[in-house]
Amino acid sequence: ENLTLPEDFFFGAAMSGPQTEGRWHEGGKLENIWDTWSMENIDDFYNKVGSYVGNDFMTMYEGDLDILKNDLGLDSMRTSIQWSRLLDKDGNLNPEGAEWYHRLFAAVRDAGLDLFVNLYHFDMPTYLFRKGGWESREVVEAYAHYARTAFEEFGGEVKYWFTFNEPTVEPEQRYEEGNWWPKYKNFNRARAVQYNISIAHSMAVQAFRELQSAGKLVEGARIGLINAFMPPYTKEDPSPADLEAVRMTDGINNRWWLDLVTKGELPQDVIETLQERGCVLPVRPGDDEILARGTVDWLGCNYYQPKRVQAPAKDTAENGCPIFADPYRWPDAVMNESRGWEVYPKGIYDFGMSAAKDYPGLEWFVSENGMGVEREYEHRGADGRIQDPYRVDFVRQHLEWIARAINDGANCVGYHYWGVIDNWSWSNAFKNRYGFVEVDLMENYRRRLKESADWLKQVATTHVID
Ligand code: BGP
Repeated sequence: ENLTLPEDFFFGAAMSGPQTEGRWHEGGKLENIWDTWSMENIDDFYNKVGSYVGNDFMTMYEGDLDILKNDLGLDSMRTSIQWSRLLDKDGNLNPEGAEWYHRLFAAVRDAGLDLFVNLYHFDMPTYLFRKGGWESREVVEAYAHYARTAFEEFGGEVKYWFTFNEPTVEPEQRYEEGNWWPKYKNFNRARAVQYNISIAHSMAVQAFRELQSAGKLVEGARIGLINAFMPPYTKEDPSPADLEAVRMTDGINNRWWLDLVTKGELPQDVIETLQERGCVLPVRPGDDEILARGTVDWLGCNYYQPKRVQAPAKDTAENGCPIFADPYRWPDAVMNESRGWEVYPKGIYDFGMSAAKDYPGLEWFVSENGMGVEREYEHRGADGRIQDPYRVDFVRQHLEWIARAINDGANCVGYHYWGVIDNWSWSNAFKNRYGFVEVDLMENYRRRLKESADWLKQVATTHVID
């Protein structure tokens, strides 16, 4: 089997502002929730690892863009604007923040890369978090204002826009599972947040469309949403209760966003079940009309792992919240032990096939995919480069399943690898490295290609997966 990707398939890099930029309090930037958390929790590493340094991209961006384009042969990249850098406390444009993004976007263009800009990557400004964050409708309105300001400011230079990265993940990690500070553990609050983010997304799309009709955006401008779509699986001989666990997991993680961005509504069966089980969503009169405006031009799918579930052992948590599913550990699962995530490349094929069937006409791309590995410095070869054949295997297998999906009718138009240049991570700082390019924290964040870089360049430029 000699698989290739279509000629016009794009191939690039995904990153985010808060995980790369650094200079967290320079140029009028406000604190975001990660800066605040980093400051309070990782003082050992102060100024070394934390959202406040990222991977020092604001210092090193020109060299980085050159690496992406020339050393790796990539054609496009995504980053995000930090809300806390673009606007001041009164919601007015911060001129120094705006200037940085103008400079960066011009450099991306000069480097010959297509630019994808996302507006929100889990990085709520702290003063808005203190006002209730996504639980507050006032903050939803503030986001809509931020989005409009960004479109007005950069609409003449940025073609590809995204409202949110992984809008299911922040509710889940911060509000439901309690992994992210301040570690709430409340399913119902997570769903309220998810609902409000859906409203915020739709308001931003509306602003985009208004500016587009007024001729204020570049020709061909597009708006999209990026989510972590995890195809759900259960046991081989599922009981009706296992299938119910799949329905609600898929409903909350996947169909919620797919329905919103293709039909402008939320999946009725999911909303009904949530309400029957006592989950109160912060619905306001007129919201249906707002959601109806949330349809997008295309979609990004971040794919790292599948979601395996089974019927829950108990259906209610101690705090009274419903439980719809328990995790299921598939006996054949192959794990990436560093990250604790299952590696299941076929999941991307399954996502593509179900999207083609249930949402025909929806155009999408793989907006993140990647492998984070611990203690990679132990794999350093004699020439100083990290030897990472496991990364080549990982990406190759995923690309093969993408190519098969396209051959079988999936409307997948591109691929972005996550963290092409090692960067800071929410829960793991620099423990797990994703990059094809190493960032050496002991040597002023110096960049060095890993051995896999040659392979990546070959595939990115030829589209032949070998
Ligand atoms: C995605 C996020 C990224 C990135 C990636 C890797 O969910 O969009 O921001 O961090 O996962 O995850 P982690 O950094 O937790 O290993």
